[in-house]
Amino acid sequence: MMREFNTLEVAVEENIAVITINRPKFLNALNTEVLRELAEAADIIDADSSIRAVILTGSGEKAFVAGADIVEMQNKNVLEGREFSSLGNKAFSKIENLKIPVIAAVNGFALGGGCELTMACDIRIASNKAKFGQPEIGLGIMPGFGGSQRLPRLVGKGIAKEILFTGEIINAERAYEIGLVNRIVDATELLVEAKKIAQTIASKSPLGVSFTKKAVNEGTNLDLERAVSLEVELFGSLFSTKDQKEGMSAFLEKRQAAFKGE
Ligand code: DAK
Repeated sequence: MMREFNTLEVAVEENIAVITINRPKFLNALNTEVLRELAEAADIIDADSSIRAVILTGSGEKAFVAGADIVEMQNKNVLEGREFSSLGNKAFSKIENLKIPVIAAVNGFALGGGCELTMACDIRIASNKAKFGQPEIGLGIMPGFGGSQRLPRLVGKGIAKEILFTGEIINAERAYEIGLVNRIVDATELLVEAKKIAQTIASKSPLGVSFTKKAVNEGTNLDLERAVSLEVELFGSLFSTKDQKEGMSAFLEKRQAAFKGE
């Protein structure tokens, strides 16, 4: 059972979890409590094998997440800054490394830590009102939740550097054009569309999906030869699973597969 959170709403419908960051008055800015609760929600979801996909979104009409909480950060000393950083990185890496896919449904501003949070997710869907940017350089800092690393991996170094050095806020069309988001949908259709993608994923083999996620995430940090060996290993080990037997039997028997993730 999901516990109650102060800064998140977590709803599980059938086998899809929807996490809504819920501080709309502060444009869902990431403070210590949000980061702690996100890490905790990720742990709970990861331990629940009935959940097959996660949607992450922001509360209200205006923002996904307008960055790390500037009010909280303003007076931090080095030690507190380090603590905040380690908490944030822990939360982000838990989200990135969840066994199941995470879809960011970006409903508004995704700035700084908010943009970085979308990049720790597997798939990004933007509403036509979404806006992205890394404005840290205007605050005398630089991206601290992986933005200088994940953005160039997603959109290429040149475009990433332009966004990182200028702090320019880009709209959904530009984000789509550079490959930062997978698709743009009308704001009213955002969650419907995210759920459709989540349901499609949920209908496939959970082990196949999770091994594929691992292959992509870990493989992109390796040279091609090692990355292909990783794929060989993961591919091979799927042949010890019931999902593989079921998937192939179902195809040959011309019926829908019923995967159990075993
Ligand atoms: N933190 C705290 N409060 C925020 C906030 C934020 N990031 N963003 C907005 N708010 C608050 C506003 O102060 C305002 O509060 P009140 O005045 O009503 O009390 C309320 O939310 C509504 O915002 P606005 O009145 O400003 O709304 P506008 O429509 O006029 O403007 C905006 C919307 C999104 C353009 C604007 O709010 C804005 O520029 N917000 C700041 C965006 C920003 O610079 N975000 C990046 C923060 S830097 C680290 C790792 C990572 C990071 C830091 C450290 N470590 C490893 C240690 C990440 C840093 C960042 O994310």
